[in-house]
Amino acid sequence: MNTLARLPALAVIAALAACSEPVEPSAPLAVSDTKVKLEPLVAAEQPWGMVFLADGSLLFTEKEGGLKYLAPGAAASAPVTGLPPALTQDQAGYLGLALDPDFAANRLVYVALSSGTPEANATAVVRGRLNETNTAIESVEEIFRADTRDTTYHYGSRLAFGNDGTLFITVGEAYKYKELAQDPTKVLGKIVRINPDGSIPADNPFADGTAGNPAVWSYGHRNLQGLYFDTVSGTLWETEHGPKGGDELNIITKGANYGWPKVTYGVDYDGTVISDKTEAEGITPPETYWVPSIAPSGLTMLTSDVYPGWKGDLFVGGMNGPSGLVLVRIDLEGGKVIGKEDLLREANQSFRDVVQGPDGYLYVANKDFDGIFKVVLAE
Ligand SMILES: [Ca+2]
Repeated sequence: MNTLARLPALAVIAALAACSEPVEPSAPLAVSDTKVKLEPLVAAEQPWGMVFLADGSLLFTEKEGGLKYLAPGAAASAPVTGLPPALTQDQAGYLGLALDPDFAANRLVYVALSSGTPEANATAVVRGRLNETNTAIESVEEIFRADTRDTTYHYGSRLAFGNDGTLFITVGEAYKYKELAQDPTKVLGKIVRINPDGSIPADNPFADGTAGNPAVWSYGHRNLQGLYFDTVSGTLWETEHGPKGGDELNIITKGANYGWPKVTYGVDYDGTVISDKTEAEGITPPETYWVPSIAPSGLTMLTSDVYPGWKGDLFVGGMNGPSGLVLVRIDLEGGKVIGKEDLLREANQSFRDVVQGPDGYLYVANKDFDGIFKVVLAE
């Protein structure tokens, strides 16, 4: 056999070897020609949540530092005062935030924070009016408080508004209270839904309080750190951390049970089996999942044309090293996951949050780089 004849055979062997690499079991790997890199926007210490104002300015939380404001084109952020004190031990702190759908008129900002002591604390959501100089939140009121717990892990704490003006809040199961995720009378391990003033929408699944807590919208969740409401399709997307393996992307529907801890693709950190079930009657399965874990945090949908081929796809931050230190593109077609692509692996970074700016670009908050970055096209 001459050398030329052998080349195609070697190419086939190389291709077969590539195919034997471990792949995500729930969705094929996606590959696109679009390449991106990070461009620094602003320094931030443990940035957690971000939201852009229409004029291109940015509000963000720092886990310990509270709320910060970055004016368009400014080199540094400035503090926004007025929030109540937060517990900041371990995973507690100033976490998710959202703007009121009518922010342009009422300037209301919503912030989720951990409130209390290590022995007795709860996820609280407060809202207040951002003053005209963007230096303070005024007339702050607490509109929601979850069950009190004695752990400082698994807070969830992402916020998203639905088309009907109700506010969805993710509440983690506090790590040690996983069985409560299946108890609809408790708000740990849940997505709750409230009106912006804290009152309960009449069409919540347990609104009358007889079979569950009136605030509960969905249950069986673990640590939910990604939440995005698609205003076009009306779909509420969520990501949550599994134990060791079993991170999930879910579509959230009213009153549904997402399984934790009865049904999971993961095992406990020491390898012991939590559940031998990956699916069960009455449990809504994930749209896709990750084994091994990426520790997903932050979730958004790209609605701009900035990145060729990516419009309409979801983007998920990954925080778990070494395999999960990536920004994941979820390739969606007709509302279904058809592939996953790991981006920016070379940054070797924990991606805590991802949002789209008014300029159509994606922006990421990086936990260990201590900064917020613009995702730009690379040559
Ligand atoms: Ca699940």
